[in-house]
Amino acid sequence: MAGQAAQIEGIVVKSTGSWYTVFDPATGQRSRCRIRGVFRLRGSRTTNPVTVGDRVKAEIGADEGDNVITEILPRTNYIIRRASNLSKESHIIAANIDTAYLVATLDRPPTSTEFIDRFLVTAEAYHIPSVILLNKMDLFAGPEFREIIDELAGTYRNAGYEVLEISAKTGMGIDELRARMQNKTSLFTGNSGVGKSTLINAIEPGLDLKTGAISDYHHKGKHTTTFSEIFPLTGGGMLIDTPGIKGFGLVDIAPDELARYFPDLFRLAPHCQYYNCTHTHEPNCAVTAAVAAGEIAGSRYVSYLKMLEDDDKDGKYRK
Ligand SMILES: Nc1nc2c(ncn2[C@@H]2O[C@H](COP(=O)(O)OP(=O)(O)OP(=O)(O)O)[C@@H](O)[C@H]2O)c(=O)[nH]1
Ligand SMILES: [Mg+2]
Ligand SMILES: [Zn+2]
Repeated sequence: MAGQAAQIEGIVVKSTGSWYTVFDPATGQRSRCRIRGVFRLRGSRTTNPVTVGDRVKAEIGADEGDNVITEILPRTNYIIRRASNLSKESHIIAANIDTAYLVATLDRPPTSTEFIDRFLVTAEAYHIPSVILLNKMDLFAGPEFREIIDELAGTYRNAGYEVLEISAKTGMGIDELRARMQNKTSLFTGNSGVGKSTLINAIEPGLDLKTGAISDYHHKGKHTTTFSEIFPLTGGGMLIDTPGIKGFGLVDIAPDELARYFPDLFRLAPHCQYYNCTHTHEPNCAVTAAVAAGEIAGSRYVSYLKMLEDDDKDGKYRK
């Protein structure tokens, strides 16, 4: 009947910024909905108050234009970033995630360690278990790459993270990934062109997600995926494909809490002379000693210093 709205409860499986597709598991229906102004107001610091993975209540009207999300159910977690450290607005990438997989590549395109470190800090701060997937290993199978791959993987394993060497192209490591994603919600994030969509196609054949070639000149991706979207995994579970991102600006992480989100640095902090050591200029700092001794990767410490500087308004942490 016209004007009579049906109530549904479902999960946001796609977001374009103006439309949100809500999947109702009870009926299998997908409905395109809008959001009410009240959410915009409440989440004014983010560009998107509702995100993929959100469980919501919605009213389904007579016309699609009447469909509206009325309530966001409590999130178990979410992951958020700023486009750059200068941008004021933050963007929630997804909510209710079991594991975030950072897809990284040694080259074509090169993923910077600073990008990886910023992602990991955010995942730690927002309590998201994370795994690093080194993709395109078919391109780096030669013995000349072994040392550099071992060093990169070792840096993150030493910090307590899982690092998996895979190839979406040859299928290396894909069966293992599919098995560990059963009945879980898995997020894929990373720079454009690292192979997120190709990987999802390999894990769940038949989806046929669009993928894009790397540019010949800069070896960068072309931002082929433009909206975040959730796909069901055969046998149970969900895979979240997301658009490639350039930067990972931290949101709401104070400089004096930053070190605790670097597990490899933080485990040494109790051995520093000062309980409030910032690991920058203090004498008898166990962290700087470990960096000097090569026990912590220099790249991790450099990232720590850069993140401190970005967020350090009063110069407290400068050497
Ligand atoms: N050699 C090789 N190429 C791969 C592999 N995985 C993906 N590619 C290629 O890398 C290019 C980019 O792949 P996409 O899946 O579109 O990358 P994406 O991360 O989804 O990129 P955006 O959607 O732009 O964020 C395509 O040409 C893929 O064929 C791999 O394991 N090995
Ligand atoms: Mg893609
Ligand atoms: Zn210290």
